[in-house]
Amino acid sequence: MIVPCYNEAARLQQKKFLDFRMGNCDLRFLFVNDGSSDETQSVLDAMSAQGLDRIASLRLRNNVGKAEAVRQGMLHGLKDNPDFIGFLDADLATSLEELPSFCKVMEVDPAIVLVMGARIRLLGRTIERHTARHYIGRVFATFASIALRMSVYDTQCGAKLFRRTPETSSLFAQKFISRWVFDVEILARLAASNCDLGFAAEFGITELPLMEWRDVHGSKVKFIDGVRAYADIVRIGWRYRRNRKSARAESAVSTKHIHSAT
Ligand SMILES: Nc1nc2c(ncn2[C@@H]2O[C@H](COP(=O)(O)OP(=O)(O)O)[C@@H](O)[C@H]2O)c(=O)[nH]1
Ligand SMILES: [Mg+2]
Repeated sequence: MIVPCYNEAARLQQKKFLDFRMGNCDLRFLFVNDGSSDETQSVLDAMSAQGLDRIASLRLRNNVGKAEAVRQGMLHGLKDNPDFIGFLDADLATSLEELPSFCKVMEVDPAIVLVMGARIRLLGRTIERHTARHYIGRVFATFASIALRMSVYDTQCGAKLFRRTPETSSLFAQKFISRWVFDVEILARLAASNCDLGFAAEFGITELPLMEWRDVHGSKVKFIDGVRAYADIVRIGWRYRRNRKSARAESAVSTKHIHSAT
């Protein structure tokens, strides 16, 4: 699991990461220190020293934002050829105890390539989110699903798990155009790749309602980031819609060629 960290020295719950075991599964954490200016690196070094080879850190010299920090971490982690690889917020708003369910979804259905945590307030689940953030999030999700033309409920939950395939690796090859809503961009890239392969846009993607999620105090997302997020959806929708259109046009041309050759 890739854990992006920007000035997280005070929020990192070291013991939870150090103590967490997942049955017989070989689970490793790669913390990406996103150019933090606090004591994050010393905390990560101390954790790596106690976590044997289960905990490592990647230090980025400058603060590049969550999207690029996650991308760098994913590219690094993929070199170890894991079966599954994903990312998770450092504040453990999604708790580590949720991870086995993510893996189970992958194991049950080999067609699934992406499991996304979804914060849905159902009876019997504990989803604690500030009311304002909840409603702003719902409006955002609605715009995101329109832009993606995909009925997704929660693009912004910080917990996502991917199956390692050549396609998933290529999702992280290029820099994201958005600093915060790169999750929407990942979905747009997956949809484009699915369409190229002749599948439905949402093929292989599933949302997993979480049992517990808690808004953790100390978010560094500012109001202006929220405004930028809406502008980013428009840019992503425009950019990837064009890609999807040109992919469809290319496949129509090649089909025409095949027909005229036969
Ligand atoms: N705010 C912020 N978070 C970053 C950055 N780079 C990585 N992160 C990480 O992104 C995750 C989510 O951040 P958080 O402030 O909890 O956002 P929120 O839960 O969406 O309000 C945390 O693990 C952060 O440490 C960055 O440049 N700024
Ligand atoms: Mg948070």
